[in-house]
Parts: sequence; structure tokens; C-alpha cells
Amino acid sequence: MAEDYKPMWQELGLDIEKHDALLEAVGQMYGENFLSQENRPKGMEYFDFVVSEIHGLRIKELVDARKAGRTVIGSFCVYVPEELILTVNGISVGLCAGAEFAFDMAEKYVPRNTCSLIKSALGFKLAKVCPYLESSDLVVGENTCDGKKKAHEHWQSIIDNLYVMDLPQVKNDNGRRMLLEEYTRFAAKLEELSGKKIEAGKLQESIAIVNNKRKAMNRIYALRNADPAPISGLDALLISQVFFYDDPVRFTDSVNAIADELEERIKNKQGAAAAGTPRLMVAGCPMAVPNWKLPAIIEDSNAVVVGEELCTGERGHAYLTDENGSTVDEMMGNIADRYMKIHCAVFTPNTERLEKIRDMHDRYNADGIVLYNLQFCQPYQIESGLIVDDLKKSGIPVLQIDTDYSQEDAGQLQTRVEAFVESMKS
Ligand code: BJ8
Repeated sequence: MAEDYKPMWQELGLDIEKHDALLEAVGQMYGENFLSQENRPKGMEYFDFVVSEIHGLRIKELVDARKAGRTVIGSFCVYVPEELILTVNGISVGLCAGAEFAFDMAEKYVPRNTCSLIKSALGFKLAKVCPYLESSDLVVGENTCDGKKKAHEHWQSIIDNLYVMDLPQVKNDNGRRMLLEEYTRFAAKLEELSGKKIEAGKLQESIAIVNNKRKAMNRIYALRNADPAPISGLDALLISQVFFYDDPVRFTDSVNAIADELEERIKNKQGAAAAGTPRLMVAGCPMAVPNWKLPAIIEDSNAVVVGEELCTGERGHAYLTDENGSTVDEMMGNIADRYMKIHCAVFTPNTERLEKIRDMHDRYNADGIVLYNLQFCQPYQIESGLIVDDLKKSGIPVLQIDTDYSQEDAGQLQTRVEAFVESMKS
């Protein structure tokens, strides 16, 4: 980072020493995992820059935007509609939850056997190392899994700007009605916070901005079915992660630029890995920055990741919001319809997810699937049994991995992934 951001971090109340330690560790991981890759698309330079400034320039933008009267809304889940936030001239940001940091502090609130994502979010707050959280006017906690729901009760005593969003767990008319009611309540909260009214014209514009961002992502993902894969799984994951932090219009332009480049690479048979390299798809829990452990292991095992059925992947950006509404009510309904399509494992039954995984496997020309679960994540771990059975019946090779954010099992995982890749070759 070129500029000295320390005064800004101090003003945000960060613990500078711990924050320095975090940035150093992330910088090192980034160098090892990303900058050491060969044959990267040139367009990845933009994302390298974004990551190098992820706690610097982007935070400065948020600070400046707040001074100019904009509100920053932090969240942990893809069910929080960015369309509504943009309509009140707000900024939507994903909150840090991807590293094993200050788990000892988090474990004073939640049991050790809580998933890494929940402990990480708490750890980042308690250790005061997440500038996104400290820049947020509102922190949205979503009632999805039991772990998150109960952790919110602790969050209430830790921060004073938590907003709990209730979410349905069944995909039927009642579920859709409940989601629409929650989004209407959220819209009213945003209006109150920003002093701006949600109006049809601006809402329509915001839906288009967010859809354009998703369309750009869908372009990249569609190109990943080529052999050789034009982009590595690590780089594609990184773009999916930056999706939650960057300015939406700037991000869309950068993603479209890289999609243009990938089209050229495909024409020239240029790949991130050689043609014929075993192709794996990853499905499961989200991988928040800087959780790059599994794709790094896979791509270190002579395979390439060609698709992600994750919230930091297709689950986060695949569906578009219908742009045809003309009144606020119609558009709110369209937004609810769009988000009801997301097949998170907190829904029951969740058979659409099985279909989606099989469909993605075919679309990406994948040779096999790695099911990725965070330990102690009941929804995804329990659902995995159904998915493994289903994939085996369809003759699709599958490897289930239950892990956490530590590096302790990295060697063991590498051995399992290598054996899986070898079995596919034979
Ligand atoms: S839409 S996946 S972001 S809820 S890993 S905290 S489920 S115990 S993160 Fe999620 Fe929204 Fe669903 Fe996506 Fe609980 Fe599991 Fe932990 Fe999880």
C-alpha cells in the first residue's frame, strides 16, 4: 500500500498492531497463492491491486463516501439485497469472516465447535481488525443457520448497530411472502437511516446496476467450460470475493474486460493449466477472503477448479432480478422472487441444489466434484450425505471435505485431493 492509512485505521478504532499482523499474513498468503501462478490473464492485475488496497484505498473511499452523506451497509450473506441499498445511495460491503483470527476471543462467546465463519466474524470484531465492520452504519445479521441466529444474540451486546434480518427456510408461497415482508422492513430501515425514499426510477436503475455486475460474472463463469481452462479457480474465486467489496460499476467494467480477454485466450487455446488437466468443481460453504485454502490445494495437485457452487461463486451471482417492474411494489416482488431462487442449505427441502450441482457439473465440463463443508456447519454437512448419494448414482466422482480455516490439516487434505485426482485420471 503506497499511502499511510494508519491515521485512518486509528480513527476507525482498529487495533493497529493486530491489524498489521493480519495484513502481513494475508499479504504473504496472497503472494504464495496468487502471484506465484503462471499464465494468469493480464486483467487480474486489477484484482491484485484491489486486494493490495482492500483495507486501504477501498476503506478510504467508504470513509469519504460517509462524509459525503452516504451510508455503508455491512453484511455476511448473499440474501441481503444490494439493489435496495444502492437505491438509497448506500454502499453494500461484505464483512470479514474468512480467516482464523482471534478465535480465542470468539470462543468466549460461542462454543469451540462453532463453524470457522461465525468465529472469524466475531474474532475480527473483538480483535478490532475489520475496517469494513468499523465503517458500517448498519451491520445486517441474517437469520439463516442456527449458529448465525444464536451468534446474533451475542452480537447485540457487542455492537450497537446490528439489524437482524429474518429469512424463510422453506420455498413456498409463505416463504416468499415472508421474504418480501422482510425486504419491505429492510427498505424502511434504509430509508430511515439514509433519509432517502425508495423511488421507482432509482430502484429500477439499481436493479440494472446489480444485474450488470451479475451478468459480467456469468460471462466469466460461462467461459470456464473451455479446455484449457482460461482462468484458474483461484483467480475466479478471487473475482467472486471482490464482488462483495468493490464499487459495483467499476467492478463490472473490470470483469467485462477480463471476460473479453478470456474469450481471446480461448481462441488462442491459452489456458491457466494445460489442456486435459483434470477439472474439478467445488460445491458447499462460502469462501470469504482470505480463505483460499482448498482451491490452492486442488490446483497444487495437478487439477484445475472450473466452477464454484458457493455463495462466493454461482450461488452469489447466477440469477438476475427481473427488470420489468414499473412500480416499487412490482420491483420489490421481483427482488423477492430473485432471492428465493438461491439454494442455500438452510432451506428445506433443498432438492433444487442437487439439480443445480449436476447441471453445473455438465456446464463446466467438470470431471468431478469436491464437496466443501466447514466443520460444525450442520446445514451443509447434513445435506452432503444426500448430495454424495445423488452424485454417486449419476456416476459423478465426488470427494467430501470437511475442514476449517486452520492449516493443520493441509497436508492430509492434499493427500486426499491428489488421490482423488489420480482416481479420475485412471
Ligand atoms: S446464503 S451459505 S452466506 S447463510 S458455514 S454460518 S451456514 S454454520 S454462511 Fe451462508 Fe447466506 Fe447460506 Fe450463503 Fe452457518 Fe454453515 Fe457457518 Fe454458514
